[in-house]
Amino acid sequence: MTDVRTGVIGAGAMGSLHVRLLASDVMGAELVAVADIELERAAQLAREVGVRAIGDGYELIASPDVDAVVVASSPETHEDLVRACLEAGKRVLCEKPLATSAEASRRIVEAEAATGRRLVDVGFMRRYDAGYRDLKRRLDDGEIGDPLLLHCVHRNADIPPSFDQRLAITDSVVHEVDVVRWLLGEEITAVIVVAGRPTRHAPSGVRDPQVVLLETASGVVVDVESFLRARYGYDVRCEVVGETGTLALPVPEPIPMGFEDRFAQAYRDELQAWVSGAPTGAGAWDGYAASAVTEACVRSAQTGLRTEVQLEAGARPGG
Ligand code: ISE
Repeated sequence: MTDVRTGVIGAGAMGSLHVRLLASDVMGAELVAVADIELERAAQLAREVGVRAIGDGYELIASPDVDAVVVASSPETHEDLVRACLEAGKRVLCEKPLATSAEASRRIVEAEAATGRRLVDVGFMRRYDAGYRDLKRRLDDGEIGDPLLLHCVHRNADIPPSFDQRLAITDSVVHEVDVVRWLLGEEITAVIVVAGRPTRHAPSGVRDPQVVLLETASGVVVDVESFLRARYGYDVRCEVVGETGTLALPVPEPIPMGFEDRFAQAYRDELQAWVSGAPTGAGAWDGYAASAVTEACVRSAQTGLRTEVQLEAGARPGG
């Protein structure tokens, strides 16, 4: 089997993570180029792994020696870059969020559907984490009966000063939004965002910590604690309460300091699955659904009200 020739757009933290994994840890992948609008940043990363640097993501997408593309640039660029991959008929793994709005994400769903192929994967890597996969397997096996409640914790030790209230939801809580949809196999229909006493370390304008309540179509209630500047470590927890028992994600000891460490294997497995061509991860619809839920969360954080999720079910490929 010939290697899949890959290119990465974005030489920041996430792009660098994918470049280094594709260069050395993913079987069947041949990394051929790195692109970034800051050519020198792309060149520095490209030199590290011995590939070429490009100053334009669209040039990388058009390159005849690139079969598949990782989009890890700023979220504002995602829609146009993903759609350029679709027009070129190339598979794309887009880092979350798929786009900066539900409407933009829905346009990607429609553009992919028009190709008649599954070409889009979205970088919700927790679906590849062994702990979450075991949790889902046991839940699906009926070990605790029907799920009734989920208690989730998502604590970062620290986050960049540029983080604002919207990013707290769209860049962080978005992981729980996707993993809850995946664990339960159903949509989230309404949300409430509540914040109490802020930590003195909170980024300016950010209510940190905050609690996000998610309601699913079958009535499961999920509480997500989002704490961006918890200081002590990167701590992600998930407990499912069922009719006859509970299941919980194992908590690593010691608690790691960052997501790159906590989910290192999940990122490898996500890329390995993507390169293998088995579309087992989150797709364009999942990216759209996550965008619709996080938009409702942002609205609820502003109003304090229970907010219904606006999701155009008719846009779902295959109904
Ligand atoms: C970051 O972008 C991630 O994806 C991490 O998983 C999350 O914990 C962090 O809050 C985000 O900023």
